[in-house]
Amino acid sequence: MQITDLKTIAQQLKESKSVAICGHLNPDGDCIGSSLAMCLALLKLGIKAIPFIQSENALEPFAFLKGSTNFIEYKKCNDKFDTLLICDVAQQSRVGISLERFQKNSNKCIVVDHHPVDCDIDCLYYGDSSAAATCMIVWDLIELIGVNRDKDIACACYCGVLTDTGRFQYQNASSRALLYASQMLEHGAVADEIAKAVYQRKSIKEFKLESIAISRLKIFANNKCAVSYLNINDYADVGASPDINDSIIDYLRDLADMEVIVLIRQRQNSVRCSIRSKGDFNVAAIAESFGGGGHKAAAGFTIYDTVENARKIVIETLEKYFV
Ligand SMILES: [Mn+2]
Repeated sequence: MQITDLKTIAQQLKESKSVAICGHLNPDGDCIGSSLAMCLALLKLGIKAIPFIQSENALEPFAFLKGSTNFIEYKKCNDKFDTLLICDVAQQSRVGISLERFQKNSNKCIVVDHHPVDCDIDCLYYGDSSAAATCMIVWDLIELIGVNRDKDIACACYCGVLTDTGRFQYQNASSRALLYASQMLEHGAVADEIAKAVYQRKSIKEFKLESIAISRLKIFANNKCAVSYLNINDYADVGASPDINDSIIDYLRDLADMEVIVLIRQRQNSVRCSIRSKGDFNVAAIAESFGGGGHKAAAGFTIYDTVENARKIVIETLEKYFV
C-alpha cells in the first residue's frame, strides 16, 4: 500500500483506458453515490468505466439515481481493466467484489476512502477520515480530473453526504460537510427530491420487519442500550430478501436516552450486527473487537454463531461499559 495525494490519483485515472469501480459489502448511499459519480465522470472522458456490485438487490434503494443502470453484478463480468478503483472501503475483508479476481484482471489498484482504518489493500491509497463521506473526496477528485460536475454527478455525491451524515444529524455533519452539500446543490442536486427518494420510500415489507424488530427489542444497561434481531425466516415471512437494504437500525435510534443500539440480522451461516451510538460512545471500537469496522457512531461486525448467542455476547459486552 502506498499513500498518495488526490492529484496523483486524478492523473492515474486519466491515463487509464478502462476502470473497474467497486465499493463495500452491504453498500450504502455513500458507497453507491461515490462509485456512480466516478463512473459518470470517467465516462465523460471517454474512459470505459463500470461500477460493480455484489447483488442488484442492494442497489435498489438508490436506483433512482441517474446512471445507476451502469452497475453490473460482478459475477457477470470477467473483463480486464487498466485500473481497479475502490471507493468507501480500505479493508480487503469489506470489499464487495471478488478482490483477488479483479486485482488479477487490473494493472493497478486505487483506493479512496474516509474510514479511519489502516488500509490493507495492495494499492495507491488516499484516505481522509475528516471527510464525512467518500462522496466529498470524490467531489474534489472529479474536479481534479477536469470533468464538469453535472446534475447527475451532483445528485450521486449529495446522496452520499446526506446518508453518511444521517440527514445531517450525526456528529460528522460538520460545516465542511454542509459546505460540500451546498456546492452539490449549486451543481443541480435537489435536496427534497433526493430526501424523498432515499427516506420516504419504505415498503410494506420493511414496515413489517420493523414491527418484528420492535416487538423483540430488549432494553438493558439502565435503559442506555437496546438490542433486537431478525431471523432469516422473518425475511421470508414478509416476502423480503435478506439483503434488503432496510433502515430499521436508524428507526431504533429514535429511542430517547439510548446510547447504543444493536440490530442483529441472521444470515446463511453467520449473523450480521449493526451498531449505532447517539452519544460519545465509540461503537467502531466494539465492532473492531469482533473483527468488523466502521465509524464512531455507526459500525458493523459479523459473528459466526447463532442469533441467540450473538445477542448474549452483545449484551454481555455492552453491559461491561455501562455499569
Ligand atoms: Mn461512507
